[in-house]
Amino acid sequence: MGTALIYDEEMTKYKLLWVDPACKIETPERLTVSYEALVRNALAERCISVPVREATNSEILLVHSEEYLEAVKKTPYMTLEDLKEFTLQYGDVYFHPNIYHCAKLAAGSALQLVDCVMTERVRNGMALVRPPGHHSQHSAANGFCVFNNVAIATRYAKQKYGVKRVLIVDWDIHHGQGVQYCFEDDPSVLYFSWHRYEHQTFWPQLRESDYDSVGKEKGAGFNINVPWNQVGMESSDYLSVFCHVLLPVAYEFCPDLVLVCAGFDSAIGDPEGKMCATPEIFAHLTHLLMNLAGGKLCVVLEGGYNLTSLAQSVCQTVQTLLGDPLPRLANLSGPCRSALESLQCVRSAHRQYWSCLKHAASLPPADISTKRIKLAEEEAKTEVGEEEKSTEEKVWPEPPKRFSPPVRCASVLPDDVTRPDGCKRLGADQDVNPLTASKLKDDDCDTLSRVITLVEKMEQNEICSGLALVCDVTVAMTQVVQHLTPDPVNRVLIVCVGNGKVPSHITRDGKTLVVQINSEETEDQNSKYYIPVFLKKGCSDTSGFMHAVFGLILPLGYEYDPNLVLLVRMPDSGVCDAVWQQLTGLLQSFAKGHTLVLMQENEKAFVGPTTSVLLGDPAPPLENRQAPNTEDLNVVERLRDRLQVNWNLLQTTSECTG
Ligand code: X5A
Ligand code: ZN
Repeated sequence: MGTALIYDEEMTKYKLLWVDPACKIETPERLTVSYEALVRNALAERCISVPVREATNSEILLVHSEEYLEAVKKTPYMTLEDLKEFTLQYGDVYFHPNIYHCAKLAAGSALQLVDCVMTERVRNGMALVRPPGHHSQHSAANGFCVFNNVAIATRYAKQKYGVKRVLIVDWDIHHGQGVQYCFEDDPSVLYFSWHRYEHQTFWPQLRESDYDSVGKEKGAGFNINVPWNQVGMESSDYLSVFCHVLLPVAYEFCPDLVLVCAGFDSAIGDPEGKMCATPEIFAHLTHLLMNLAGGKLCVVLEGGYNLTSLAQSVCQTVQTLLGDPLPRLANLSGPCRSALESLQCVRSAHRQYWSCLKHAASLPPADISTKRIKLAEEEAKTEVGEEEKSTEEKVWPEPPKRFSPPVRCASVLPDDVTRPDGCKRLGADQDVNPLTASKLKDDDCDTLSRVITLVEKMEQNEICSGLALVCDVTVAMTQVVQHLTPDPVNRVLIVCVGNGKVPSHITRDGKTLVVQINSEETEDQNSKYYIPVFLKKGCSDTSGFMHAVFGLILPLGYEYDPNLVLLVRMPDSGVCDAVWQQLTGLLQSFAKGHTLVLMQENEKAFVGPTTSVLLGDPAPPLENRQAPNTEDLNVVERLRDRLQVNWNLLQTTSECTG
């Protein structure tokens, strides 16, 4: 199942016809450079090209008023003077004789994408459209937007396909207030938006863009706003919000379909956003959403005004939808203080609605507002003090080409286990490095030497990921670590699922970071590099387990930045298929997808589900929507509290209150 790409040159055929500093950045080139970059990088040819169509009147009326539609319908016949006049009633938008046509195509593109994904003609896809949509409202154009493409697509998916729950992730740097207004009382649509806010001084300067607008009536809790109160936010700020807010809530929500309001004005170099996250972050944001809703992910372009940054970000997004290994995000810092402040406020505002946030720190409302005033003052001072470098001058390295090893997944399996489709078998006949073989003195020597060969081929980038059935996972894990750690550049993230002792000599020196999810309290003292997560019901509690994945494993993995991930399934772990597959899929974020999965010989039944995820299939959705065990939540929170001095990405509260 492939990736759809929707683009039509027609949507480049309108532009600003008069002088308006607020609108001059929204140009036809935004679309042409994005598409040309996809062609140049041989990504367009790997996608399934899907034609655009116009949205019909009745589809537009799913979101907009008849009066508004009728008014926009007249714009193709207006004179320049009439168009200027018409434009004046709205904020930061312009009209052109061809924009109505393009707006129908933009909305229609989003609908085509939903159709392809819902009918499973493709797995996922992206629509490159103009005009954007997320600011447009029931009866108003706004912020370069005419029709609300993603809001229309959401109502359409619910109506045509009976989709029960839709998640909308708005990573554009502006608040999609149009989307918020459309769904604020609707619990079937979870809207998440982060946006430059600067204590309500940044456009569109709305009170309702703050973290305390959580939705109304039945929809309370289903609107999540993350205000950025400073510019210059980096990749780690974005990841921290994904790990500690969006992902846990999204998995608890359990959407049937995910739509992205994909604005790339949140990337470095953008004149509107003034943020500092590099284009590679969009590979990760995309990937982190790809295991929700069985992989049904529709990405629709919104903003993005630095043509270089925009084109690079679009390529990162599409290449990830296509399933290529992710780029490593080196040298991530922790979230900045202002981001932590926002994170804490959002988590606290939503703790009453989501059981995954039940244990988030709460702030008394008065406290928050006093602090906000204080912070606003401080931040105003810093802005005057240091003359900030103009974003146009900002330079960043071009994202390195993402390389796909010739073999996506290889396995070391006993002869009686059938090799899953698409997975290369590393047999006994395979050349084994004699040096490696002679070092292994074990009954299991043959299997283990094949495992080491597999690791070597991953190091040489001939193989992306692998799976091995071994007679003792602990012995195999030790051998792999001993093989890798003499080289000073190697760092191995080891995720152990289930009970059993992890030999203490493999957790020295920071050359490995071990996270173990178990149901037995271990005597080992917690260290920075050995992190046992004790869950009451062990790995069989889906919610508790996923809570540890988002709150601990993902942030630790990002900060540690390993060059190999070892995923070890301890004997009798009790972890269910879907949870195991989710974890396996999410761990592909690290080490350019170099994951080695170790399982016991007798766990043949899990070979199929594991390789399918290693080969790029989405993990099945977690249907179990139960609240996590309170004690387990406490355990994870306490661990996070203790470890956040060592690991900045575990922080969820700002210094002064944490
Ligand atoms: C889609 C989008 C931005 C409008 C900014 C107006 N709109 N100042 O990014
Ligand atoms: Zn924007």
